[in-house]
Amino acid sequence: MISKVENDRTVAKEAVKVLFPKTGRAVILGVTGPPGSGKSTLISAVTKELSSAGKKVAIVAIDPSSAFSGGALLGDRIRMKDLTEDPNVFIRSMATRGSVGGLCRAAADVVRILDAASWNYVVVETAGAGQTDLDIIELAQTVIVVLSPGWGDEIQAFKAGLMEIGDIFVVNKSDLPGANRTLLDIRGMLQTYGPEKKWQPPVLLTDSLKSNGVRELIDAVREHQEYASKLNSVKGGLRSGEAQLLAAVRQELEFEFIPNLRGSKAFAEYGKKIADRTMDPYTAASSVIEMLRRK
Ligand SMILES: Nc1nc2c(ncn2[C@@H]2O[C@H](COP(=O)(O)OP(=O)(O)OP(=O)(O)O)[C@@H](O)[C@H]2O)c(=O)[nH]1
Ligand SMILES: [Mg+2]
Repeated sequence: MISKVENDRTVAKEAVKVLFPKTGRAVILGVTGPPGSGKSTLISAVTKELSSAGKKVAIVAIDPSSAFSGGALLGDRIRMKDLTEDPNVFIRSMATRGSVGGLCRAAADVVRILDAASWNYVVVETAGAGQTDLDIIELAQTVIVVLSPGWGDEIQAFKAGLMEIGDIFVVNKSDLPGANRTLLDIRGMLQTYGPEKKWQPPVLLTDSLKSNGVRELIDAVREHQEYASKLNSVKGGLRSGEAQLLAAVRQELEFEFIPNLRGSKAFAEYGKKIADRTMDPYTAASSVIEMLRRK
């Protein structure tokens, strides 16, 4: 079903219609952070711990770079190899195929399928590539940002983006020098860029090769889930029905209107006007939207 849903939007909509009443039970975790920070290794360590406690864990690895290098997914597969024999674990890699927003439409539906299929945890890994990563927030209930020592030297804009989306921060590779320094840096940055909400994102140290700090991370996830579920019942915010509705409306608009628009005569004409500098893109867009409304 996952393959069908990935490839066919109409099938996906039918599947979600049927399965949706069975969703809403899984703990959905988003794991993001710079390339190579150890996300996959940490997910493996967390998964082993959860699996040995009898939990079923599905991992969805989303690789934005695979559109360019087909071999990238293989690395994750190899790293997670020792999990693939475990009947409590399911691993799926997905390519975003250059879709806008990093996480494709299919990812949300794949998560719903896994949730409906009674996986206790659904863990989504995305490489934090700045802005494109922000919609992990629309998918995951708890977002874990994984960094490694020395990360404090990266560019400012990138930092701000990650600081805003994390519910839990992890300095992985705590066995390497500079881990404590990075932890303090992140605590400092959270005060500048952190979200203005009651939840204070914890900053934890892990060594995922030795599974150090993994239990503490699982505890932090549990605490955040408790916090988030209270918030949900109080004001229906955070990863709410409204967020899902907005995403679905956006998709429908994009899929229903954009393809028709692309082939149309008006589209070509306005395109030419913009190229000739006889009309600006916003004025042209207003005319096009007006045209779509009249249809
Ligand atoms: N020393 C040390 N190395 C680690 C640790 N965790 C991961 N690594 C190593 O860091 C490298 C990258 O790990 P991955 O788990 O592939 O990192 P990733 O963030 O998933 O990478 P991408 O998916 O490519 O963005 C691998 O060589 C790991 O063995 C750790 O806690 N300590
Ligand atoms: Mg990875």
